[in-house]
Amino acid sequence: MKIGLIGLANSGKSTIFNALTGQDVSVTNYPTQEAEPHLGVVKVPDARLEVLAGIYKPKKVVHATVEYIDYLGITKGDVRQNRKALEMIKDVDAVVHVIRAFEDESVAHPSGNVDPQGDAGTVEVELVFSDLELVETRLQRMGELEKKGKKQLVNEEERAVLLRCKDALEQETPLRKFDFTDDEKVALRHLQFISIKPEVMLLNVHEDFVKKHDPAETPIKEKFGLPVIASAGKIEMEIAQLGEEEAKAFLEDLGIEEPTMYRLIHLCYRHLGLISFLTVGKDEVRAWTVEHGTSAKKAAGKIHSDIERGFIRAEVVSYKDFNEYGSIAEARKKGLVRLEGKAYQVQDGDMIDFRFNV
Ligand SMILES: Nc1nc2c(ncn2[C@@H]2O[C@H](COP(=O)(O)OP(=O)(O)O)[C@@H](O)[C@H]2O)c(=O)[nH]1
Ligand SMILES: [Mg+2]
Repeated sequence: MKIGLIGLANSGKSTIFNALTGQDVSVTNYPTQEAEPHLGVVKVPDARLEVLAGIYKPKKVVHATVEYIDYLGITKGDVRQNRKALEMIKDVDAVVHVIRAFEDESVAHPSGNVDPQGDAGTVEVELVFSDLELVETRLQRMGELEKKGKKQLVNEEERAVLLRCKDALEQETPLRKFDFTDDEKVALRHLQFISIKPEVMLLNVHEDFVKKHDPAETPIKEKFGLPVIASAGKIEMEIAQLGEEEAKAFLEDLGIEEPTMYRLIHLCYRHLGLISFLTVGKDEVRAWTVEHGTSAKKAAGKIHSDIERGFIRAEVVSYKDFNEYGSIAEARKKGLVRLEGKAYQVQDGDMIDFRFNV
């Protein structure tokens, strides 16, 4: 999964990036014009893999991964600059919108005062404007083709859906609120809109606040209808630099149950409807991410297109059943290893052995 961080300058994007990745990219209390985006890949935590690794002792253990991208901030009213920032994250699966909710006199705020709800609205509107510009440019191009007598090059279905998008965007409605048909989604894919992406809001709060703060109750959640997570960015960035034991002790002291590094991934999995299935063997114990509702045949394709093409059946045991009996052989004796066909919907924690023929 690929996640792009967005937010105003000085909202703490790079701080959060460090908290999420354990990296140490520079954070500054003045806006910067980074030439290069920060990229970081982290493992999706999965305790089941550790248990399975202990049993199978494979040559390698492969976690699912999340890739984060942190680049330029969003600037109010600067469509060109914003396009540059958003261009960099156009292929992400989800957007994490960092919102400043911490007070700190030494950190300048682009508009002068800390206003989480106002800032969130500012950024959301810029996303919409950026998409509106894409739509308008595209419609204009279609008009030009028509004028040049190349009407056959204009896809009328695409134009119809673009006009609907234009209407919505002009009303400041993000495209994710739209119910596009599958055909429409295909027609739009090449434009790589940003306001169509799943989004999570991250309130960057002071550490004293995080204990008391229930993000479920923030008015921001209601106003934007998006999941919200609160994180003490600055302190979590420092904790992300520590070893596991030390970090644990620190978090306990602060009354933080789970670091943002993990909480955010769990939230994104839930919000995007993602699950993991597992494969085991002497060579490799591995987690694979698929959307909830994915068929066994499609899931096989995640591993290799040959396995999807030559799919015969899937031998499935849930991790829970496996763990209860300690081995596949025992689970089999209890009748808990199932043979499933290509249409079977893969469940979170399914341990799958694909049978195929190529
Ligand atoms: N007090 C406080 N300062 C923070 C927090 N998060 C970020 N900062 C500071 O805010 C400034 C901007 O942070 P940075 O991550 O570079 O913001 P970016 O421009 O969005 O990437 C830096 O001086 C950070 O140390 C926080 O949670 N609390
Ligand atoms: Mg930054």
